Amino acid sequence: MVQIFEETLDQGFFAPQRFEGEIADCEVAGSIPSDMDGVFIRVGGEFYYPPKFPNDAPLHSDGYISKFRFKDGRVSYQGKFVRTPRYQSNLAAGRNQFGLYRNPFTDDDAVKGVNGTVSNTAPMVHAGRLFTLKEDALPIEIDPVTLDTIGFHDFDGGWKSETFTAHPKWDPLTGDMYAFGYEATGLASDDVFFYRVDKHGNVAHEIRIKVPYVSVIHDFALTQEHVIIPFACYYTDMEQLRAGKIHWQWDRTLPSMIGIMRRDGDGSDLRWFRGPERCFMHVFNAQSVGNTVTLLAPFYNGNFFPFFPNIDGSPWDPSRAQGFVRKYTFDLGSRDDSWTEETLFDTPIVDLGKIDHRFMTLPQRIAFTTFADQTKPFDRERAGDTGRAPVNSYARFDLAEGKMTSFFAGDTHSLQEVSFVPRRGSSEEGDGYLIGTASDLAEMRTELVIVDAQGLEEIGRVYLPFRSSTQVHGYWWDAEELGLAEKEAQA
Ligand code: V55
Ligand code: FE
Repeated sequence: MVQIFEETLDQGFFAPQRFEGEIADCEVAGSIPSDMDGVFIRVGGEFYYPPKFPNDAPLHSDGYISKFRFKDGRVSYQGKFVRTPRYQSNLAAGRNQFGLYRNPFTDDDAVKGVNGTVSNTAPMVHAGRLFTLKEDALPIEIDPVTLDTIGFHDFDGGWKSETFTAHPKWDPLTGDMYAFGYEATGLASDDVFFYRVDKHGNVAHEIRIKVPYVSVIHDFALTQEHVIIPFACYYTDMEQLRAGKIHWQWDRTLPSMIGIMRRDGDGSDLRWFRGPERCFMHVFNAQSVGNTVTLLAPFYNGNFFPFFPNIDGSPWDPSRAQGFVRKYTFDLGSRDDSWTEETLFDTPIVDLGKIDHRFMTLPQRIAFTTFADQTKPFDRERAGDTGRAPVNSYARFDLAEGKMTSFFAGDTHSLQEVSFVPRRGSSEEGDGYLIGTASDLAEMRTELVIVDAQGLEEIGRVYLPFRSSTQVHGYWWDAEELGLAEKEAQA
């Protein structure tokens, strides 16, 4: 995830533009597969007005949603800011009135009580509706045709947590969504509420648990039987927030925690496993087989985010901010509260990645992510010196064969998160396309690359005539999942 802070700098390629745009038919090189009928939707952001404090987190940028619509071998583009309460009240004031990342005590008095979420982390489609997500607030519903903001969504009152994760999961066998909110009953609260939401969008099951300490639970994993809840070392409490600090401090003396409980239970079976310092952000997938639970995840060695300070005052250590493809194994039959960790590939990777989502919770062998391939050229003269190795390649990891293959995007390019698009009519794992945006740092414009997900050869490229704001997460949805044909015809 080198890319999250690389690409939210306030200068150069990601300098704020306050720009919203639309292109009816984008410039294309190569070809656009005609079976791609759907949308690639991305969420990220930029600071519309500069941060109030220079040490604010790039994760606090104003949410922006953009959409590449694929149909009949052509691609259109649209991008808009999410009209959060923060965006609206800042625009009225003409400046940023909100303080540090998730610390309302540092906001201006004028916006006391205003929800400060930036909704800048991920898009979600469920029950035919589109949302933007940030883990400190409820989902915000977005019109999938216009990208206009509709408003906060609490599932007709069924969702009782004040917050909603940016990483919901789906059981591909039922279409049910599993999701949670942490700090569920207010700032720095130790409540986590888990929900199953059925495929019609109704809350069907709730589990309330407490965490041993309040930490970022950015993602979780789902199996056919269990939910897996990883968090580590990031810490907050009201005292720290009242003292005007940024929401998270890194305390390496705290144990890394992974909780496991039945997904259909009442939380009383929740077990906490403990381990050494790691930074848990995203997961790939997980499975339960008998008493054995396995988790595949690109976890880091230590504090990944330089803007969340080490509580012991030590400087941020980039050598620990390395992610790898890792496998974690838990034995629910044993009383032992530890896990085993295997690092499956020694290539350092960016922890934003994807699996073929049709295999979520199921046995699965392919994982996709981005990485910095240092054997490939970088044209510093044209692209400028970024100060670190550019994230220039996609990786495809075949876990069964222990094999990694890659795709190189170009010698002036930096890639954002990769997304997987299944090939229509094929149910084979990993058969489809990889898509994602690339920043051409020399031409100062954004491209969308389309790559064969098996051979990793380029198929086509879409050129935007401008640099788009940074992306955190992006996903593909087929047109039917959003009822797009009908909604576009009505608009
Ligand atoms: C992450 C991202 C966030 C956030 C907390 O990637 C954690 C991890 C983009 O916002 O608020
Ligand atoms: Fe994320």
